[in-house]
Amino acid sequence: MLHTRVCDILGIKYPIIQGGMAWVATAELAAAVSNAGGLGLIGAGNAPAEVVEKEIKKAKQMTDKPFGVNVMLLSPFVEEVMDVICSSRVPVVTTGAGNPGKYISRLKGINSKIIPVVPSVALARRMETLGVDALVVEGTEAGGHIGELTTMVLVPQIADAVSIPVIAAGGIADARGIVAAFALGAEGVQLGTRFVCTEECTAHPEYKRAIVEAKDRDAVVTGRSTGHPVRCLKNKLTRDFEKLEQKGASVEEIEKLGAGKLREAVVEGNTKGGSVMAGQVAGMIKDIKPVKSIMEELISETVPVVEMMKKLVSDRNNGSVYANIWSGYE
Ligand code: TUI
Repeated sequence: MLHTRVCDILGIKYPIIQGGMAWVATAELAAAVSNAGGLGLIGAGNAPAEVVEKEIKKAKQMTDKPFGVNVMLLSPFVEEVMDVICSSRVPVVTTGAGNPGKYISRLKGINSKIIPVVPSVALARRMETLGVDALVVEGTEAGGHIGELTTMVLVPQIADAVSIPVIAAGGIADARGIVAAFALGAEGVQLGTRFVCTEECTAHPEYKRAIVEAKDRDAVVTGRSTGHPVRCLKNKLTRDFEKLEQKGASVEEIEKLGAGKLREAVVEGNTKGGSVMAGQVAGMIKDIKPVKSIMEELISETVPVVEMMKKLVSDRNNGSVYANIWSGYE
């Protein structure tokens, strides 16, 4: 089976988490992933607290399994969103785009599991010291707001630096990616872009179509000069960003161009002028399927390979770099 500490901590069957994508990760998607044995997340993004509260209520009606909320720490509503999470007793909270340090003791007080997304070894260590339950280690292959390092180099370095479980994210869309993440020392994975292209995802059909049609080099990064780099599919908007950045526009001017553009793409289906956030795996995704069939395929194609790797290591490689990795799998 594919049972790791992540399953025990979160109370889920498979250590597969759905990324908490702003506008895209609604209650419908989160509940479908949780019902299929993974952990679904509602993406709070920049939404006001009332909107997040409504999604939490909806998710509770759609699943009796654990689910979570991803809090985007750059949101102007972050304080109110944390209040709603606490009053609704959300079982799992992941955070992105910043350091969640000041919220940790409060979340622990309501018994929520807290899992920050970290882009570096230093932040991973600091978070472990503050008592978080696990880490999402996200490489630059991911969509949306990204760090600098790849999943391939970040996961093993953080897995070596901390004792809490590591959940790999960025660049994973199928069982090959899951197997690779586990070989690097992860005990769970988070997939975002793959779950956008599902029947249950409420994103506009044109958004899903843009991902299905994307080729290997289409997921590009804009906004590096602002300190908030964002990966999305190449279109008129990314070209306009490029022009602004090249002529040395101010951070304010560049960020103004991005305002409201994610909603335009996800809700209205404007894939030319909107921000079609997606990871580098966009080029690997060829279809739109039900969440359950994706989960079943991921599990059935991962388990035999993981079983083989576990056995190989316990038989012959006990003193090797893999020894610690496979001791945690049941
Ligand atoms: O947060 C994400 N991905 C996102 S958030 C988002 S909404 C947005 N839109 C426009 C601009 C900015 C955000 C779309 N996609 N992923 C998790 C993630 N967290 N990636 C990188 C980080 C991160 C970066 C710095 C986490 C912590 C951090 O800490 C810096 C510090 O304060 O120490």
